[in-house]
Amino acid sequence: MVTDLDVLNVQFALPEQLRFAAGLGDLPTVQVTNDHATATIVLQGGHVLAFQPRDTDPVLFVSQESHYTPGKSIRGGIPICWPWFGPHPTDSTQPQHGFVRVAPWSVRGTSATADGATQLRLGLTDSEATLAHWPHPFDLELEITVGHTLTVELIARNTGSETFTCTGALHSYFNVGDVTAIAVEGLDGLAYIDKLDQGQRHVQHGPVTISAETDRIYLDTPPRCTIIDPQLQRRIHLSSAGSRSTVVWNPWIEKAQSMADFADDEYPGMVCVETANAGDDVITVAPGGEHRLRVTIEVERDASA
Ligand code: TA6
Repeated sequence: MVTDLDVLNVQFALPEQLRFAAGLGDLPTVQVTNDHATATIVLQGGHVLAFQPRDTDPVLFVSQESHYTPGKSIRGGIPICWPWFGPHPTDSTQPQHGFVRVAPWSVRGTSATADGATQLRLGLTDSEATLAHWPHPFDLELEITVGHTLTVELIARNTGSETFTCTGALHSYFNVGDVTAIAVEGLDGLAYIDKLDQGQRHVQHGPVTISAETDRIYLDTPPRCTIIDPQLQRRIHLSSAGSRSTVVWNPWIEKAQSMADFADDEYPGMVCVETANAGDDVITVAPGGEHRLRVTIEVERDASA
């Protein structure tokens, strides 16, 4: 029997670099292996699940309790939040973080780059299902480049006749040695919305450290921040484009216990630092226009981290 995976492998597999296979929960998955790194991408949601450069620990966190079922978001990796971040601005019946992270994305192309990286392009366009959530025609393209660094770029095109506004995030979960020992540099002096303090605004003083549940939207953020992880002796550099917000989240103890797809003891080993446009940072796209949201993730080994 010819399966969709067989068809995908005939059309898009790259020998020794990229192949399609049934992943966890039998979800169609892309396995990437090259001289620089390995990566796993789940077609549902255009969801980067794993990224591991050859010389370091896994970079992304995925919960051991995550679901892998059609229509359910995966707890970890890099969920794509679009066309809204967080709760829907006006309709509480809509799913949190938009609908594209559980939608069936299609494969648009694969290629090997000159520097030995591997590129995967996925796409999602509007349909009856999406229009029921959000009344705008669109075309989304996700370009994932796996090499010594990981680059994820979300290109949102307005294919309709009316301007639309959106928010969103590349909601990256990072694997860390001990969340109480890390620091996030690059957000010093910036205003942030504290979602745990009735959305009150505060100003960040110094690096961001985590010693309790943390859920903050930093506003008007620069295109670079760094997670310093002394336990794993590394720095994870995030370079972004098209992003005006950075979200920092750790569920800590009680929130972790309340999430069915997250083990109670996993919160010390992860932090979300999300490349976003959220809160005040709303994006407007005119008919025929596009917006690009990109993050490049680079790991630097650093014994003195
Ligand atoms: O990005 C932080 C956040 O908005 C938190 O408030 C928390 O809800 C997290 O996203 C995870 O959201 P999810 O819908 O994936 O459970």
